[in-house]
Amino acid sequence: MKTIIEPFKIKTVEPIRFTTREERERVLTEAGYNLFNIHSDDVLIDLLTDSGTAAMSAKQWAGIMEGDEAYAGSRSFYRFERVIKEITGFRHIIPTHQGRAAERILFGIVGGEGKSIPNNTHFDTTRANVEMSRAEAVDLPVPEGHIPSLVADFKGNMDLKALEALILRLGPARIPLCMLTVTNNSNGGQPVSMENIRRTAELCHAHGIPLFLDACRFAENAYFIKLREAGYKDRPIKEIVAEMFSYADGCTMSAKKDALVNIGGFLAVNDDALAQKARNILVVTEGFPTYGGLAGHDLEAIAQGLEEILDEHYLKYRIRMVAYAGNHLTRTGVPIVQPPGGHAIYIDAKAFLPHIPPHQYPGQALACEIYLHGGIRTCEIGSVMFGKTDPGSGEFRAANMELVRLAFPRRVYTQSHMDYVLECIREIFEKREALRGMKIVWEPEVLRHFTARFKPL
Ligand code: P71
Repeated sequence: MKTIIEPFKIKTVEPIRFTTREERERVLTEAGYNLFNIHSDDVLIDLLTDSGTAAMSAKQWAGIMEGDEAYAGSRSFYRFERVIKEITGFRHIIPTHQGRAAERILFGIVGGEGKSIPNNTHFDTTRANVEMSRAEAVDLPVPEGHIPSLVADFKGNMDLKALEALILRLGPARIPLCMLTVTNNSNGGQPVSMENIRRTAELCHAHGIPLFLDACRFAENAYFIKLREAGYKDRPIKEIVAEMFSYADGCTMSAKKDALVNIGGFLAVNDDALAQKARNILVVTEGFPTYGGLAGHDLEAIAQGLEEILDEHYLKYRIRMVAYAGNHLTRTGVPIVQPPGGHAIYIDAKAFLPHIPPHQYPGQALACEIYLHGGIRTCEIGSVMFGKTDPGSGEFRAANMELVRLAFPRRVYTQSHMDYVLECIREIFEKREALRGMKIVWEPEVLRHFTARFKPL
């Protein structure tokens, strides 16, 4: 059989609310044209993020009931710890309430003035946590990663030459660790090859620098390795995952992605002294080391989700479903980051709206129109999220790319939801000349995309 079907049946459903264009115009104006400000009841299909939006399985819900809420030594913690140790091989497993809490603890320890943290591409929270420690966040993606239309297998890779140059220029003492984000979320959800993980580790280790994975989409990355990298076609996904982690000295993880839960995360490390320091911070700001900001039932659901994500039928469906959307858009001429990523399609708003310059935020303009036209919520990943406007001079610095991300929650939407989304984008593409840019009328000091307010030009 060739047809790829959802590898689950549906036991519980949630209604979605239909609105009119007039209603959506009012909602969007009140939200200051920022889709983060919209009530989810006013959204028909929510592709804002794949983070924390998964549908949990019957076994995960059963785990919620099973969860042991003991303050210390919870049975659920020991299951959580055992499953993560089996998958990653790391010695110390430290639960946190989500990925950015693990980042804050890690960079609070190793970051600081004068330090630099290289990454294939930092996601926004990772960059913010590095910078909050007053270290510098350095993105070193391979050059092809910045060419949206280019089709290549592993556009998420680290640029090893640039990494070596950075290490030689700064010296290893100023680089407390190096990170690899799998898959590379800010760069189109593109995977990192096993060869690139191994060679990044070899280069780092030759200089005594530990390598950490930002592992939130590790299973999707592993499936791309199986599909695309020589020698992995017949290897079980569990072995591929184990090999990926074997090159690293630790990881941060947002369980809200590939652990199929609505909240949770962890920091995992091999270094005993680092683990001790992390637990010291954990107990002050997150919680006791056997729950770390989570309930026992969350730990149980994460452990179960991590076992489910390694199902190859699930991963095949997941990657094919995103590819289905990407291939459809490509056939209708819509420019997207090629090839389709693991968790999302990224529309190239610069190519979609060539008449709107980056300082007029083409990605934001397109995301707003997608909401107005179809009630679909997406996310700008471009100059709103990563660009900067100097508060003094007013000078504008654009991001590398102007993208609109359609991130697919796991196990939530069916193929007919997807077809509706594709029709909506197609119709906007046909009248794209009519779209206008946006200007920012208010912005906060950090992570402006969450709360900035806009006006159409
Ligand atoms: C995503 C998110 C969640 C998000 C963040 C900011 C704006 C909108 C949505 C979170 C990530 C991530 C990577 C690679 C760390 C985190 C933080 N992504 N690394 O893509 O993608 O995890 O949300 O659990 O704190 O929508 P956290």
